[in-house]
Amino acid sequence: MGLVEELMKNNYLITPSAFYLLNQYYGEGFNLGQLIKFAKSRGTFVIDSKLAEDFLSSLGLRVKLPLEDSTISAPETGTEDELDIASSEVTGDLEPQIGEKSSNSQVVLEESVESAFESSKVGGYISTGEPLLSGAEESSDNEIGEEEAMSFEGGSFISTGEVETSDPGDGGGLEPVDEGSFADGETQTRPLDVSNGDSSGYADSGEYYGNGNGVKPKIVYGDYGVPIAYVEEEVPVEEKSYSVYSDLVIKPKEGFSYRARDIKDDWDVVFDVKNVKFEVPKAKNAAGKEGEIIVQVYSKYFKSRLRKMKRIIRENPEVGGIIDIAKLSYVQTDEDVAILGLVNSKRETKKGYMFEIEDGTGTIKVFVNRNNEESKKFFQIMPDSVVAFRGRYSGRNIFFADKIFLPDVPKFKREKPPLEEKVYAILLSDIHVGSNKFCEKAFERFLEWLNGDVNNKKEEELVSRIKYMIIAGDVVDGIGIYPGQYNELEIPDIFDQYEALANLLRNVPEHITMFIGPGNHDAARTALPQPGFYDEYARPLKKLKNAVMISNPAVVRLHGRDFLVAHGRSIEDVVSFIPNRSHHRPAEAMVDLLKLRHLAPTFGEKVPIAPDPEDTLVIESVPDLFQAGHVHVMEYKIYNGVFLINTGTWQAQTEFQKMVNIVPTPARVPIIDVETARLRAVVRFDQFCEGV
Ligand code: D5M
Ligand code: FE
Ligand code: ZN
Repeated sequence: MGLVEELMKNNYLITPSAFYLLNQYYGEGFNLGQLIKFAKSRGTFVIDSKLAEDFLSSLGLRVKLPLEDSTISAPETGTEDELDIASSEVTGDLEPQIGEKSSNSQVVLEESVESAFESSKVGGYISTGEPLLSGAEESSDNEIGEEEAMSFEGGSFISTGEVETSDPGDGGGLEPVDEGSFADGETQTRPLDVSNGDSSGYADSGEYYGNGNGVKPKIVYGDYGVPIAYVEEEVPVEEKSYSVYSDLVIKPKEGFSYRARDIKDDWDVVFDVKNVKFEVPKAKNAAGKEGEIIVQVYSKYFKSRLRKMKRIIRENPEVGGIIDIAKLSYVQTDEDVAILGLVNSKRETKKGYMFEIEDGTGTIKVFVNRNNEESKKFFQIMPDSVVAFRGRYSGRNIFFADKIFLPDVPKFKREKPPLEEKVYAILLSDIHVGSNKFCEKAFERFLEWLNGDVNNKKEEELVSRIKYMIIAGDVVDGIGIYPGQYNELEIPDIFDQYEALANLLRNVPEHITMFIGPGNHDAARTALPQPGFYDEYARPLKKLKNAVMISNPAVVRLHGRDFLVAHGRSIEDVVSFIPNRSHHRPAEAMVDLLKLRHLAPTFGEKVPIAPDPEDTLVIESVPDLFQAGHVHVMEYKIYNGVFLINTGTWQAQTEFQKMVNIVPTPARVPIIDVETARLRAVVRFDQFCEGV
């Protein structure tokens, strides 16, 4: 490749006159690395004739007009001087040289010196910049100064690039040039071949491909494809066009007294998926078929579900003794028995409803007559949920049921011992930081409120006793979650989204413990259960002193009260399977889940479920409170003593939600009285939420 091409490849330009000057020595007198180093030391990309002349003379090559006799001649001035200077410079003090040099040089040079110095910082070595001037014979003190500077330079054309070895006298690290290259036979020094061991060489680091400040130039080509100019590419803007709230500091209001500070902490994460030890099935041998393992995994998963549900259903005394499906053939046809199974399928028939269930011992069809009131439960039973039936076995592989038992929760809740003092928890979900629909102002107002900026005595009392905060997923908006999301992102970087959230949440007073779990927008496993946020993304959250990361789902015990926390994606499945359910009444759907004692009963629909060997989505013990989010609508209900609440969102309606007709209720904060696990108040900040 020719000199022009090589230079262009490295983003350097050469003028025609410089080309004619240099090309005659290219390869023999100098190599590409030397030239690039030289240009770099001048802080330029354009190799013009002046630079070419200077370069050649720095190498001791006489500058000749192309038409001159091409015999290579020795430099006109004393190389010895140069060498002396070089060696004397080893002990020299660099800084003043730069200053001296700058002050004595022309403006252009000053700039180049500066840029060379800049580049030296980038490159991690010290460079003084300007190499020898071509008119060495006119040497003045000033120029010697320049020579000095030059000789001291890391990658200089006299020194080797190493200060310690820049004394050419000892030959250390210097590569003597073949005498034949120089007409007068004087031993010259030249820089080490940069491609061979010089750590500051362009070939190693690639730094020389730029102008020294790490910015690659853009070459502008003329109509004939000839490079005519270069423009420096815009330096990537350090400052982001969006805020990550790094300067948001909300201090507790002076004189505001927090009662909660004096109330003893009493919390425990009693269930977290991360703490469940799974035994992953293994292939029998290396040749074990993948398919076999998958079947094994699913079978384990459903067996676990059945086992857990059986335990729950057995607690209901109305169900009575349950027998295995496989043992049905041993019972009398008029005997009243109960069976239980996972619902494989269900359908309406002419006379009623038909289910197919399996319990691990066998599969059977179960029929319920339409005239039976019980048959209405047909609609509440989601595919893959586990239910029990009481009735008679026909003997022909059909079970006639007259009772249907959903796992359900007991009608009455056991009273828990009262607390000494009122203590409150606030419940949030679906903050969606990073979305341009995130109700930033409302959230900031909420933070101020938490810091004691309240409107009246009543609010003061509430704020003062808030000791816990639970966030049930979708804490950030994430990236690429739904089609067209990018257009609705204010913070298009997932790391920055978590950074932004952490910057907001660090304004939550420290005595308030925050439990934070993931949702489907978060950087976490998509399939349920979600063990937690991926470490590398949620690091800023984890750094918050008063934050506790939880899984989805999780059970947080506050002062002896169990708060079941789930993001609630399966509400979507409930809405699509159970008649008369709606995104706008999520608490009803949550009751359905509670009745089925499962957080995501249906396999293979909207909610991906990981076939872990243990089903951790079973609601094994009855909580005092069940919190979910996801649907962005706040609603609450009490069912058999359990308080169910969907905690809404902090995101105004997105374009996507507009399309699917979801109307969110953002910026409302439910305050829960921990003692009763019931709602104490809802504080609304939606007037600060734009687009609502
Ligand atoms: O969910 C916010 C709301 O949007 C929630 O009600 C579900 C709904 N949603 C989300 N994705 C879909 C799809 N693909 N179809 C229908 N409805 C959907 P969030 O998790 O915050 O995006
Ligand atoms: Fe959400
Ligand atoms: Zn969600």
